[in-house]
Amino acid sequence: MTDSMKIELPAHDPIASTLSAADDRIVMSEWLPPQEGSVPRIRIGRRWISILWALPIGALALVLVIALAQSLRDLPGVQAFIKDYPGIAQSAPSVDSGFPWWLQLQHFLNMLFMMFIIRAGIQILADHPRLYWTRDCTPGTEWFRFQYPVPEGRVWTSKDDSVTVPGWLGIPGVRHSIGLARWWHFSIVMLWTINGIAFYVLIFTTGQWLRLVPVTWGVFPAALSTAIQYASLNFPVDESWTRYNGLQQLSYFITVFIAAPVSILTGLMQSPAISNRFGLFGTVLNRQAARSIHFISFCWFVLFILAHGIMVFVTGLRENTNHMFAGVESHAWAGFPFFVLAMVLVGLAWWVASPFTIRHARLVQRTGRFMVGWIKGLSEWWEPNAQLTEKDISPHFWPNGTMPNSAEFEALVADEFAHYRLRVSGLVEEPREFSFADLKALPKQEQITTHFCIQGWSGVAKWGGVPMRDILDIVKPSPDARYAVFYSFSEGSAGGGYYDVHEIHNMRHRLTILAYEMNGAPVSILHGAPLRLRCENELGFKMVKWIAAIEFVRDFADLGAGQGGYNEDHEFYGYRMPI
Ligand SMILES: Nc1nc2c(c(=O)[nH]1)N[C@H]1C(S)=C(S)[C@@H](COP(=O)(O)O)O[C@H]1N2
Ligand SMILES: [Mo]
Repeated sequence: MTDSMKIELPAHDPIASTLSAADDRIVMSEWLPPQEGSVPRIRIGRRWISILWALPIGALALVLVIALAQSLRDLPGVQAFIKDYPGIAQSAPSVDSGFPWWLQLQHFLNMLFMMFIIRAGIQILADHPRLYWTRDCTPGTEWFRFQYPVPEGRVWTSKDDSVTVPGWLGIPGVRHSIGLARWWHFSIVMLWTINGIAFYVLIFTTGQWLRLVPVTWGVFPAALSTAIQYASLNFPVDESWTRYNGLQQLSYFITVFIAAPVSILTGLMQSPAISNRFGLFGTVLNRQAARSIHFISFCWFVLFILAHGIMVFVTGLRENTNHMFAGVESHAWAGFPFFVLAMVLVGLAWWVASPFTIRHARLVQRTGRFMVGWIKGLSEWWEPNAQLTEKDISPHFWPNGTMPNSAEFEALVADEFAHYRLRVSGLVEEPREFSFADLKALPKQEQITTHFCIQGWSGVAKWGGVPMRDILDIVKPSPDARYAVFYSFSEGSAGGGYYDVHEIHNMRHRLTILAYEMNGAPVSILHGAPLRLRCENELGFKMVKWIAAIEFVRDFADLGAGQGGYNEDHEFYGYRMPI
């Protein structure tokens, strides 16, 4: 440490000098090295089945369905059925205004936004490439994975488990780049949601909704009839300009009115602040169930986009692009050039998204913070209150982070923290050093809560420790103390001390504690002994383990790289992460 730096940090706890600066871009040579995952697999009972089987099985099924549909159409009964129900429910109203310009624009924006949302979503999934139905995430209980079984006989952290997805698929296609992927996902989801709300308002005020919402039971026989006609490769009459056939209407309806809201709801329910606020709802729709349903909804979107895209070509490329890119019913090539232009724009955005994100990671972080960071921060004002019971405690609790390896820490471990002192300083009226015995002499609070790691896993444990509000009452932060900084004995994965910053009001929530017990025993070294923070409305990375000191500050711009924490500095996370 240079003298000039000492002068720059006169007011901070001495440990602040161990914090490091960080790059404003992803430097591959210093980043977590790439790691290939496995072929995606689905568990059926005890067997893991590769999804590659879907290709031959799907091809065979397609051939059989075509053969079946063609035989069916030879039957007089089926012919009569198709004559009675040609594909469009006869009583379905028709929309005579065609496709107005706003609908074409919204369709294009939707396509552009979906490209970002889906790719960033895949990147997020790759940070914990396993899906479960129960909130404990015990290895072996997942129903889907594209990672190998968890190795036994060694510590396997959730960071160890993350896998690489290619840069053309994920954004930015770098292993464990979830911080950046989340900024893309959430920022674009916000635009997509605004676009969607505007779409709902416009279709319901103009009568365009009559295309999408079935208003007669006739949609079901019509859908069956269209399915048989498509499958027999003898397509139904197309009246898309004014009315959709049964199958179109049902699939569009599901996409717009079911899959989209389900995705938004299950996305939000993966957040600690929201899930831990809505007690029973968060308990039933636990984070893993929400994550699994979110994924299934994503699969629906991908299948829909594929089928929809193919149908645009096979049912009449000119007519379809005229409808949606020129707003005319014609056989000329009116809309096709605009369709090509739209695809080029989406393609360009696709091309630059990953390299841009790698090169301008800090800019992506700042922009994301500007677009959605403040909205996320609002949910910090909710007091988290969801508590579970002993029977909910997870048999497995994924570990994460880099263990302390200093001689100082080893010495503390050697005498079971008898010489440990928790320094609490900064903008407080009464700075204090607490011994381990002092802390244990304070009133102990116990809580059984769910841990939400940003990477996607969760786990339930019973935590025991000292409420932060009691510490605040003792040290008395001054009115200009806006943040609490937690410094760790450990270093982060790229070197430099691990730390994290919390808004002070979070420290007054009832469930914010300095935990020294986990599941009735002293917190293990792996899980953060002697003290680790529990702050139940935030994601896991904000809960500093191996706490060395707490400091109250007015601002954190002069700490580390100034982003409010180690992962915020080095991995481009947001410093307020209740969602
Ligand atoms: N000092 C320190 N604390 C840390 C981390 C770390 O790397 N270093 N990782 C964080 C992350 S990302 C998570 S999810 C939790 C994991 O806690 P656990 O190991 O008890 O599951 O600790 C958090 N606290
Ligand atoms: Mo985490």
